[in-house]
Amino acid sequence: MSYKKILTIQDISCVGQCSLTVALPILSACGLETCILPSAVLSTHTAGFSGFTFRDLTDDMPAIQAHWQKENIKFEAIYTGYLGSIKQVGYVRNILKTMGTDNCVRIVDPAMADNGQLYSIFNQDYVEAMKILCGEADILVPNITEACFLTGEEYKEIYDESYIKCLVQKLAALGVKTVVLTGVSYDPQKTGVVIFENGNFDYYEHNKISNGCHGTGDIYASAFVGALLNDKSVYDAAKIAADYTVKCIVNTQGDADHWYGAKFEPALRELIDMIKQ
Ligand code: PXL
Repeated sequence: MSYKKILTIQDISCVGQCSLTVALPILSACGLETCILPSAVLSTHTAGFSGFTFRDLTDDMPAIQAHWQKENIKFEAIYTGYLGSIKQVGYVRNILKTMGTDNCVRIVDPAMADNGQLYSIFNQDYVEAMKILCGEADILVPNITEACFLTGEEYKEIYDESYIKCLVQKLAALGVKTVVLTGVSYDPQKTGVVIFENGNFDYYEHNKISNGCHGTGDIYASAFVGALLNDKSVYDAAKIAADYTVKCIVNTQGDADHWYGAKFEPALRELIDMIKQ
């Protein structure tokens, strides 16, 4: 297995099993040296908890980047998730442009919305900034809600293939070549991911577990990046990440106290096995 250094930029929600507390263990388990740049520190995530603290780390970013540049540090991949402010999106664009090795892969999860709505701290100005960042990525990993905000398309819960293809093509028009669109369901019992690469569409469908969990977008994106950097194709990485995410949701079923995230840790061994195959 090759040894690669990846940078992931997203928040630390101290409690809540999302963003860095998910990405760091998953990417490390996938055998990657995982460097982090926290976008903000929150006491919990913002979906379902009230009264959370929020420390925006935007102003720390330029000095951190300058230090890394002085040390000649470069990354084989940069993967971004939930960011802290519009100004920060500008800093992150600069990091994507300047901190990668020659063949660096840049993966952007727009991490700003779900179930038809923006997360509470974001607004339309943030969406506009995110559109530019997404256009500069190599691979975009949005859910349908994020795809709608990024393209201006109407959010629908029931749709057909032509709606999804139109969404993906509009995402590609932002400037990104490869899109992995999550949560695409054409049948009430099933869901899946659409993979758009080199102008071609693929679809990987799997069983839908009725009660989804919070934080599965972060689990999915982290496992996708982990598999991709282990030399899996985009399709195979998208499939492995989907199968792993389902296992995490299954692990969490029936535990009403665990509403805030998915129990991803017990399934890490299975993720590694799928990557090794
Ligand atoms: O899982 C996405 C996410 C990440 N970070 C924070 C969040 C959310 C979703 O609500 O609130 C802080």
